[in-house]
Amino acid sequence: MRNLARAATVLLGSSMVVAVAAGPAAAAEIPTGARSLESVNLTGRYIRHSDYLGSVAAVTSSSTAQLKSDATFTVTPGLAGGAGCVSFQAANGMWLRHRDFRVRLETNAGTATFLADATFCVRDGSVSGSVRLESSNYPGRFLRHRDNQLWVDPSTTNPGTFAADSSFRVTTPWVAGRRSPVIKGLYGDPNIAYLNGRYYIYPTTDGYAGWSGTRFKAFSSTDLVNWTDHGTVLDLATQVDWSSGRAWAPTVAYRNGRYYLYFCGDTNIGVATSTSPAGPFTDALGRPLIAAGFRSGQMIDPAVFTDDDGQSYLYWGNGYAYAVPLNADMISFDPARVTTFGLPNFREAPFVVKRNGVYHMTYSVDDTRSENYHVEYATSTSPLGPWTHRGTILSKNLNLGIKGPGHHSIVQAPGTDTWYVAYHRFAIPAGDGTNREVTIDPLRFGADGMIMPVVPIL
Ligand code: FUB
Repeated sequence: MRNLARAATVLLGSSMVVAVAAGPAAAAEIPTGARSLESVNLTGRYIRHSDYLGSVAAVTSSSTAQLKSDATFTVTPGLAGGAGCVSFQAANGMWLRHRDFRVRLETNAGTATFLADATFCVRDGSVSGSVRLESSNYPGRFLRHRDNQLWVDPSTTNPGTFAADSSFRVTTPWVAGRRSPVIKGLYGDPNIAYLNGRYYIYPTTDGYAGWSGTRFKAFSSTDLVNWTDHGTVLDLATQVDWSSGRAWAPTVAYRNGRYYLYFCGDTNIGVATSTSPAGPFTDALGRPLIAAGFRSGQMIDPAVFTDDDGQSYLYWGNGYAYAVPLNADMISFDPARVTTFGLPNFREAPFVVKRNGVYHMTYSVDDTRSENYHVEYATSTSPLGPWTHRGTILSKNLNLGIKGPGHHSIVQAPGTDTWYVAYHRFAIPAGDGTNREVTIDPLRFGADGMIMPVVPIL
């Protein structure tokens, strides 16, 4: 946990405004996290929102806290995807988007149009170290200032000044960001694992009405603080014949040089493989591993636990919790060996870890759209139960603005007895059950070997 605390100190301690972007040889990019953007030709003027419209305004160290906040955005991977594309979230949770080519601040509607309107692809700016932001759905139109207001205009507009009007220096933020979410942007159902010397997180890509996204992404880190975005590792829309959407809740496993990504597609569970944890993954079967209707409840939320003897078990379920030993090929099982458990209050997202010979079955309760969504757990001396209910380990904390924490996963730092839990919550401050964000906290065990309630660190 020391690393998490140290990084938070560094982030919170930065207030001086300096250029972040590198020299001219580097590909244009904007690091995720809290940033401000200064016009290159109106020095001292920064992109800000005012009355829900984008503009540029002078900001100085003596500006009001409100103005500094309005001129600070959390840069996230682009809501509509795309390599090198980003989105900008304001402190109130709303996003910069264009509508009628005017740049505005609005709440994510979760529609394809909104997500594309709120996604900008980063290009080189007119001067070294600056960037331009090209509309992802209107290529050739760039975010630029005109009479101090922000528009997305074609580059033929005011050709004499357009290049400079559309170029911005990325600076450290006027207002420091929070430590969390650890992955900037909207994601749910994080599956965390330690693979090949790095931590990986495989989440649901969130922000879509009805959880209708199609893309699975991967992120990796050595310190649980700084995360590399590996982009889309599997896209149901283009790579999986039997499903085109509702890409939910992936989980990863490793065996004999291959990585296995179990994933939900239209409430079936599939499995894809790769030789790298960073993907790309390829559908292994050309059909679901577990088809919708195979058993009662939704066939979603897979998780794999591999015991000390090398036997892997697949857990899944919504409304009913299931498990089955996986065959050695990791892509098949004996349906006759599927078992179901009676877990008090179980809704979904079963996840098992083993510590000191005790199997800990953790799972989510209530509805992910409810602020009361939470995590309970049970223990056993066998990976397949029977289970003894042990209570709640993670729940809302309204004093901290934490609502709906759940659909977690757990990882052990290699060679230690240090454990972490990754989970989602409603994005702070304006999220809901389809606008969720991912965080990580320490997971501690008491002297009795039981999991202690998680203490969230914002
Ligand atoms: O992300 C879509 C669904 O929401 C997951 O499958 C459930 O566990 C819930 O988190």
